[in-house]
Amino acid sequence: MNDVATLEKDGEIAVLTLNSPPVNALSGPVREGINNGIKQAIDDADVKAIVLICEGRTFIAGADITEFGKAPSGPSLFDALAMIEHGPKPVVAAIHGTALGGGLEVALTCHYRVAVPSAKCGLPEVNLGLLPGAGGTQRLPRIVGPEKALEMVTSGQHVGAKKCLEMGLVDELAEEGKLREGAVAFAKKIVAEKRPLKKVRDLNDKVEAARGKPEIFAEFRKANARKFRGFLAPEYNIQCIEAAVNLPFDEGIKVEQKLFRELVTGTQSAAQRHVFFAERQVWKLPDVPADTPTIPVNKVGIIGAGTMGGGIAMNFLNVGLPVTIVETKQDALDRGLGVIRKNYENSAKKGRFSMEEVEKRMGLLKGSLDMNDLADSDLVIEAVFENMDVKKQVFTKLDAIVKPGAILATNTSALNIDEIATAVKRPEAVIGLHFFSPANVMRLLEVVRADKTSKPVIATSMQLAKKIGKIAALVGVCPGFVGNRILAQRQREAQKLILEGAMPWDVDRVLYDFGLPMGPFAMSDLAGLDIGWSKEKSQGATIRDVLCEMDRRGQKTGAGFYDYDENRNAKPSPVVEKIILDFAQKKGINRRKISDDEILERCIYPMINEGAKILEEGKAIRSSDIDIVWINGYGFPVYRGGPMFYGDTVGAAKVLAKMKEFQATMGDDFKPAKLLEKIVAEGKKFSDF
Ligand code: T1G
Repeated sequence: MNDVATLEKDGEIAVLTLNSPPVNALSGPVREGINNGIKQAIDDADVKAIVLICEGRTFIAGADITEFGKAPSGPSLFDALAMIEHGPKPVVAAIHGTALGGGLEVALTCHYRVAVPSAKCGLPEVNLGLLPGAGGTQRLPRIVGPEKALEMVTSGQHVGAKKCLEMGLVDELAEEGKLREGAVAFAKKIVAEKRPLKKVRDLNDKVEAARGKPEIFAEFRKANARKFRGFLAPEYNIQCIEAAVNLPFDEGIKVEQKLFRELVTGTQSAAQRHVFFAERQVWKLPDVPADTPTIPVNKVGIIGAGTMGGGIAMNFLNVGLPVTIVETKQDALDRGLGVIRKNYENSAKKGRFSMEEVEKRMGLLKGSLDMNDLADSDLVIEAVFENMDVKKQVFTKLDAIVKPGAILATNTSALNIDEIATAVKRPEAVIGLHFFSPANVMRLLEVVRADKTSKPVIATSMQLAKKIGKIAALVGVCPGFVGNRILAQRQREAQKLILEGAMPWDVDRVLYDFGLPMGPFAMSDLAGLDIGWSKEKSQGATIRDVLCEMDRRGQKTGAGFYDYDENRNAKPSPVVEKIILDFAQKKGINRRKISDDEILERCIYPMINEGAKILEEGKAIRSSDIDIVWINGYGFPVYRGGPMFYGDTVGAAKVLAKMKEFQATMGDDFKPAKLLEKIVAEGKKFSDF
């Protein structure tokens, strides 16, 4: 065979085993192994049936994503698929782990499929900005029906083997851990029973039943319009399922191929593939080796039962870790505990888990007014008011109370953690765990290493982040760390743009159309314009001040940058328009027509430039980590790959040229980062950093 494929015989059954770690992806050698193995088994007169099985942690988990964007090499997958499907001998796919993408497509060309109960199947190509390009969009609906197929190919969900059996996607479940035996026995059974070669391509009942029912697709598009906004791949997947319903199999395959080629050569898929690997790279820390010893964390303490403290606590309760939450006043504690219970009860009402589960999680939670109750905690996270003196007082107390070896973490989103660490005698135990609100929902965690933070504390924090289902980026101490530091660039320009000639709804429209979930002004109205604003100190110095002084505090007051109707629908406000025009006049600003391109470039390019500064200062390990922060913490569209990948898509040279152009007319807010200059001078990309 070859290095990744072996062929053996078990009586009259040939067993073709693939072994290409880590996930038996359909690389050139794997395709070659399948080709040669199937051919040899077909040519062997003693062989009556073939079992295709994989070694390692999983069945084929799809095409080799690293091959995309490169010149094709090795045998075509389609040759192997044709040999399997049209061969004279039954082929049984034996599935464990995950049969995903091209892996499930290979299994769907086999005549039968056997799986262990723990296995999962799916066509997640849409998450890579693609569609199943090896017949999956034409074969899947023939087995599970068009409706279920639409759901599977546009969600990318992994479906459990039992459900697959119910849907007819697998024909039999083998005993867990006995897949090979089960599959060979099944193959012998179908030979003995002279069962036909079941070709999925010939199963037309379910697709024909949907013919002449365009409403299936119209309703599906309508129901998911919001979720699919900006993405190309979901719509292309839908068109393929439509083709499966309306066209003969081979015509459907042509549609699938055409649309696949469009996607695989497009920028959206390149961006989403970048994010796939970025989400795996982010855990690799150059100076914190994978075998760095970690600190066992079995008890967690949290200071502050406010919105952040409560949300943070839920992350640990969700994974069965006991939490003690400390407040200063009983009513604040009761309120905090009450919010946590309410959140859980709401989830139970939505059927996410049972009321028993609610009680189980609440049973792990203890409220206290005494910080001494945290003495035995392995990790304490402080989530109190954002004030340096308050933070340092808390850490000094914790230092005296909490056992040696524990981790002392702060949830500050902006304060200097090196400064906070000066309040304790064990600065090596201090780290930033910057959760994003709502902390029990937002997937991102900025793990902020301070100058003296030890490697075991860093390794433990990253490991814990994975355990609580977060994606964590390790960043350095600087104002706003990575996420907020970059956000400040956009916010500054947005404020300037509405003075110079744009209106808040222009800026929001451009950024919304770019793919952000919401523009900065709508976001401010949602959060409340009076956060950090004080009536006593306000002097109408900014437009926000003026709005707050007029009691336009945002959605909660029915008015902010926008006017809101009773259903909180926003509409541009003539009142705000007048305020802005008057304000600009008072400031002696000659307003001018500002194009959508300028709005976009002035909001996004300084973000990229700031990312370059963060990299040159070593406050982030790699540019893709910055992309992970902005995609998972600030809603940057995944199909643009994050601000730094977008910078590479546009081209660092264009970003630099525009920054210089803006700097010439608008000053050093647009001063290019040295790294940006260097990357352009060397003809490199941010992703090379
Ligand atoms: N190609 C190349 N490398 C892959 C890979 C793939 N398909 N899947 C995983 N890896 C690498 C990954 O980068 C990591 O590397 C290691 O394997 C372990 O992965 C024609 C077009 C299978 C559920 O979308 O969802 O088929 O970081 O850390 O958490 O229609 O990997 O160690 O160097 O994620 O146990 C469709 C993608 C492809 C599945 C395992 N398939 N993979 O999760 O491990 S497109 C997918 C996953 C396609 C056809 C089309 C997960 C997993 P490293 P991991 P895990």
